[in-house]
Amino acid sequence: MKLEKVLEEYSLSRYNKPISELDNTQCYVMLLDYVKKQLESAPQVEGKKRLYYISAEFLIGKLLSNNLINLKIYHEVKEILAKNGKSLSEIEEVELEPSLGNGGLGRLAACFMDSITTLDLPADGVGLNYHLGLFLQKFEQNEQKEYPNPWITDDSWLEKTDTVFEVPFKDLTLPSRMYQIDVSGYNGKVNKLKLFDLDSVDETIVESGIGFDKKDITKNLTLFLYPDDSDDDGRKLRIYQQYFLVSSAAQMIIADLKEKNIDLRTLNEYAVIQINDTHPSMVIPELIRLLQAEGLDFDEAVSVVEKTTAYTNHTILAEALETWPISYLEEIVPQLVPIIKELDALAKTRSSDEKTFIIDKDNRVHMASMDIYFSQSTNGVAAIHTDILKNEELHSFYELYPEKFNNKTNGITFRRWLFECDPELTQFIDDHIGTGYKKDALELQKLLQFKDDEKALKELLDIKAIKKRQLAEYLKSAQNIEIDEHSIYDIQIKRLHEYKRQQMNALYIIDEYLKIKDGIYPERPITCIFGAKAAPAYILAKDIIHVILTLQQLIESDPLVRKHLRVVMVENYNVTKAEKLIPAADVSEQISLASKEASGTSNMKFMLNGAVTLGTDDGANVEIHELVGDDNIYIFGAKADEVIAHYKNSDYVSRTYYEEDERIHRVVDFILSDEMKKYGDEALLKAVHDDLINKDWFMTLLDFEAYVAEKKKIFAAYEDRMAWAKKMLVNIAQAGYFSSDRTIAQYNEEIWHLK
Ligand code: 26Q
Repeated sequence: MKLEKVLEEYSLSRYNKPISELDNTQCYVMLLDYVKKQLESAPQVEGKKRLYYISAEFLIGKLLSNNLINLKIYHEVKEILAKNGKSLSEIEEVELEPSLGNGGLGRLAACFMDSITTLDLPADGVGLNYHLGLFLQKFEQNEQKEYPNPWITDDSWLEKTDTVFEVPFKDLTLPSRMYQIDVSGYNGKVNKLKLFDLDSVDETIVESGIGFDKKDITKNLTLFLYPDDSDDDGRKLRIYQQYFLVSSAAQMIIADLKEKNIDLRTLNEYAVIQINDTHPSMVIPELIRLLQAEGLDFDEAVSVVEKTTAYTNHTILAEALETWPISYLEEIVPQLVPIIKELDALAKTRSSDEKTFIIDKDNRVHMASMDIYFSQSTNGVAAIHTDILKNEELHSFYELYPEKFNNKTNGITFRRWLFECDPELTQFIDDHIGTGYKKDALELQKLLQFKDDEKALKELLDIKAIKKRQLAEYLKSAQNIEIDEHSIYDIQIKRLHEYKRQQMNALYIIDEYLKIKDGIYPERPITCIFGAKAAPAYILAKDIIHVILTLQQLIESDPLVRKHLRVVMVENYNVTKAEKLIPAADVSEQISLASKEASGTSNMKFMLNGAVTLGTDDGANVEIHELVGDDNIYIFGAKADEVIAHYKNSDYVSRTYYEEDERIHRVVDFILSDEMKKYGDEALLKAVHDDLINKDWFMTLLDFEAYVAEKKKIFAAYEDRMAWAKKMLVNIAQAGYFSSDRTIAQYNEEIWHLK
């Protein structure tokens, strides 16, 4: 039966009226039901060996359009709805975004599941079903405030199952129920995302904001993603969550094998486990424990687990590398402690280098060390990141196991980050090079033949103008902010972290503000757009948000300045908002301190959508630079090796820059000026001001002058519209390498060997 008829019949039978008379919620439920049925009957990806991608985060975003695209009925549905006076984009508003991730790592896991399925690789994503996800961010008095972010509704993609495992903690055993979400691929097949949850979790224990009793494990276990770990109870809750995740995963894997009557000594022939950063690292001792319970001796269990697991590192920031006091593990999961101690003893027979110890002299367990010793593979997520792991952070391990180290440069799924979020650009590409690039992203390079084609370049500029207008309309309706669609959209969207240096962007804005006050105006108005959440316990990050929001209000209140320069901080930045912001961007801000951003993935999304990168030589920016060439990217600032040398020699002194550079002095002091104090809180502003002068651990002032100079260059380049369009085109054409289909093909060929 034709789709139109199927939907019409559904509408009549469920709501007793035609589609044209449904409201958006009813339309959404109709489409949800229809798509879920399609996915239920779609073939599962099957094969002898299965991947278990274990991750504390899966930032999947809304699923309706994504599934319509993968089922290849997106356009048809859009037309049917339009014929009935409905708008798919309005209907999508009904769907709540599951906020099951912090940022890059969680979104990567979601892109990977899409590509894994598309490439026909049998896999389960394994995670936790956080009821309130990551917090909802609101701005009040120019500050971030956190609220619960519920996303589970009666009509949802989530399916409850009858599968329940018992997870043993020291003082209590908790039942872990499996929920599932179908993950569709572009090949019409499906894999599953399996999210574990505890029935007794109770949302009513949430007090004001996101406060709750951190000790009440039976009620709070899967309440929030990464509860505040600034105190011991928070840290312990994290261990509870992690063990709940990995024990469920390990029990599920063993059950899968036993069901097929497979000898557990051959586990590695049937399963591969990818450990997404150290959050699921306890899966190693847990699997060993469970295999021992199944009759394997310790050596057999270690040997097969070692062959089954692989570890991805996503950060070189020391503070993000997890180490747990062994006393905490004794208190929560004592059954793992003897195993971890045995692994530690075994590791110490392999190396006496302290840097590789699993249990250090302070009795802390280094999760990454356990991963590297007792897994097949350790990978970084961009070329420069992997090099830094090999040569610096994990050098001792690299000497011990050079063959375990490998790079897998991150990627993004084009289904969401091009076809879905920019249908206009997708159509343009289809019209110019056909649709082969949808299967083989490298075919995007065919666009290069239009590098000097004025008509094509003009069309590209027109499409960008449409996306910029759409964003302006969205911001008007969502945040009641009117922006100038003819201004340059300069966008920095990512978690708020000092190393990502939103504060440097803020200093630039201050510099421009002061110039405008001096009568020097930019050639064209600039709209500086930010989106960022700060971890609730990360005080300085919240203070930086305060500086940006204060600047926003100051400029909004100044009719002269706001004609030339605007600041817009988007509230509650998430995947849905990224889908609106990225296609509208002219300039992509990727300004982390070189060596600190493992890869970045928004840099790839922006490039694919025709923005030009303004960035440092960091993460995947390095590879973008190689692909597009000097003419099509703006790179500035200290290189990774210089930065690393500064840290080694402890010779970076920000105060010197403050004292010796007049411009820097002026912009830093402006943070504490009367103008800023009029709208901001002096104590918070002072915290940022003083940090920049006295500490500036991520070397903002080191790169500030170079940043201002490069920004001047990129904005000047924007004025030659045809030359700019060519840069856009080259960026789009060279983005094929960053398809997560390529990344996943490499994981499969070099680590997983699934097919
Ligand atoms: C650790 C200990 C205690 C509490 C929280 C954490 C924690 C939570 C989340 C540590 C790290 C994360 C997330 C890290 C992350 O998102 N990393 C990003 O991964 C992306 C995908 O590889 C990269 O592109 C980014 O460069 C990297 O920052």
